[in-house]
Amino acid sequence: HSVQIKNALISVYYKDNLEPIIHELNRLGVNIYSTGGTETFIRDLGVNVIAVEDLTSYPSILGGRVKTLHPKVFGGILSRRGLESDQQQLAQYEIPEIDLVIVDLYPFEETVNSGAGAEDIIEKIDIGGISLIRAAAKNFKDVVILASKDDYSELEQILKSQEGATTIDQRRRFAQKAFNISSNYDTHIFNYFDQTEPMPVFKQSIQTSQVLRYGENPHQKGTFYGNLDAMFNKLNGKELSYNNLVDVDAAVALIDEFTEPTVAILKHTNACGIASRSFIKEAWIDALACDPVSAFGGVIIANDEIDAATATEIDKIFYEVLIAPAYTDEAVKILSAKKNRIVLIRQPVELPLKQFKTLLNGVIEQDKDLVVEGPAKMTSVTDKQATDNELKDLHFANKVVKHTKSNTIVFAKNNQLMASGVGQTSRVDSLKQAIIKAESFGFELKGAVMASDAFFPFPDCVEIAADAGISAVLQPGGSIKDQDSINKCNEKGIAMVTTGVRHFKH
Ligand code: 93A
Repeated sequence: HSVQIKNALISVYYKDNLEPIIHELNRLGVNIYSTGGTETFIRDLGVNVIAVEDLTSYPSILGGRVKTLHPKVFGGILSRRGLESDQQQLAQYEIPEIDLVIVDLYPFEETVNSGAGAEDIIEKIDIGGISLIRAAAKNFKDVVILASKDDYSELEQILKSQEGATTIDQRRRFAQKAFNISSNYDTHIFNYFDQTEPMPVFKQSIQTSQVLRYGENPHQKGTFYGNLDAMFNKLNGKELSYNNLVDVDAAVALIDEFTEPTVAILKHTNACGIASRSFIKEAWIDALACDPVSAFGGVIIANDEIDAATATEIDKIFYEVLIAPAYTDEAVKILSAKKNRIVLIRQPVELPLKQFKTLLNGVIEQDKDLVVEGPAKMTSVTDKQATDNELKDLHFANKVVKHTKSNTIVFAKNNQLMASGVGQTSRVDSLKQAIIKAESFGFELKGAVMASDAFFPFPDCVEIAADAGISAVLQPGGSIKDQDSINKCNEKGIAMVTTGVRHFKH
């Protein structure tokens, strides 16, 4: 229904653009109620205006903190025009119906951006104005709300062409805009308060920090925010560098997937060797065998004590960092002979479950990828079923895949990484890289398994893998063309399992 505007309440911080709509309301004979500064502005235009104080018979108090917050104001905005009991109460308490509200809120965001102090900022949290907006918008069936000076001229045109009346559609649209303004306003307030406690997960660790020699490259400055002394006890070597820290973080995440004695060697956050064995020395020897070329200058991590025999083997190659939960005294002696090599004991410290990085003009945060699917979560989708040993190797390969840069293809056999293709822009390229690497280090791919971090959009990967000797494949599944890859496996006589869980790592 169409509503004729008879009474308006105007309370605006910035008075810009206000003059034309005031004159239009005046022409239509609308009564205008207004607050302090706005009232003066309207009076100066030569237009009659009633002070809100005269409506409420109450002064503006607390330095303006309470000026429109009064039942005589909100009753007139919120009353239901068709409801007799509301009408009776308006009459009883002598409350005029207000059918137009114009508000321009205290400029909160602008005040924050101006670098003002906390007290000024808090004072700019509008309470009365935001309540007027919400009340009028709630009662849009009968009330027009203008919460932005950008809308004044639109209403002016409507009032001119409809002789002071508005339609329900027009009022609803103004209400929608008003709630958009009020919710954005509150978001700015929330953000202001939130900034006093950035990223609460890391609040404790960022209390200590350590300036690094440099960042990723010598011309970049770098700092670590956190407590390395709590995480590691350093037995030997220089300071951890920025890149060391990045690799150590990846190493810690990877090794925590394994319970049996395991050694991993990482370069640029990816494993270039990893093996699980009954004894840590064998694990080291087989981890190194994966790719002894890449292992040069890597970060080594073990999940069991390093003894003298293992230390003697590890000492034969140049590495940057060695991490283990413990070392025998003899091992420490051996590993301390070269003073630059960093040897760390890892302490059992709980790590945050969230990770974040800066991005554009902000930060993105996410939960860490904390799941990895074992045989119980693998669904066989091919005629040929994976054997128990293949399932074990697929589990092993899946753990490695999860911690390797996408696109990733991992080959494994007997709890040993054979080769991986990492960080390529196409999955086929990752696969080809893995095949070339495995062959160049003398691995026989026959009977090895393959894991992929994401699904195969085409059957080409499984075809190439089967031809190279791979006997079982793990992938999350979920491609619309899954069946093409499954058919190819059946044609080649190899097994495939799906896990339903993708492990991108970008
Ligand atoms: O301090 S308030 O939150 N308390 C109120 O009761 C109140 N009513 C309107 N601020 C209040 N307003 C705001 O005052 C309006 O949102 C507007 O920004 C401003 C207009 O004040 P004046 O008309 O005195 O310039």
